[in-house]
Amino acid sequence: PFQCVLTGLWRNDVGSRMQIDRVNEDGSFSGKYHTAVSLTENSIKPATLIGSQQLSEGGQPTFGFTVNWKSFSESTTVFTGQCYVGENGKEILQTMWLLREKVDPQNNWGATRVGTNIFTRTKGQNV
Ligand code: B9F
Repeated sequence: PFQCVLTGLWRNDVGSRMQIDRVNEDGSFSGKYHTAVSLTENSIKPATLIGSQQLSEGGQPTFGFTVNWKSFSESTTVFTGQCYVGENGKEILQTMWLLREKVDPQNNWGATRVGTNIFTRTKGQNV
């Protein structure tokens, strides 16, 4: 019944974990994101995420969220995606992300990375 309401714990294909605390009536949510990967020596710390999801009867909702990495860097990632339920009844989040690195204006051309991530639900420890 609550399939594809994003509340809960998720893990993606590179091993990052996210915890979505609760989804409000308007679809807004917040949580924590613990990335498993980083391109600096700065020690990774959990980051805050803020997002919004569709809550329609039809299922397979789209969503988006922003991760502010201020706990260890000045960059920002936005994710957008859609939740599907597979044959086995398992929820899958198909997402794409854009990661903006803080750069000086002359480096603007190369400041945004793009990629995809697939998330599945996980049990166990909070982020
Ligand atoms: O690696 C990023 C970072 C920002 C400034 C120095 C290092 C922060 C972590 C981003 C994590 C991304 C991946 N994790 C995940 O689960 S978000 C999208 C991917 N999915 C080096 C300089 C600027 C950016 C990278 Fe940096």
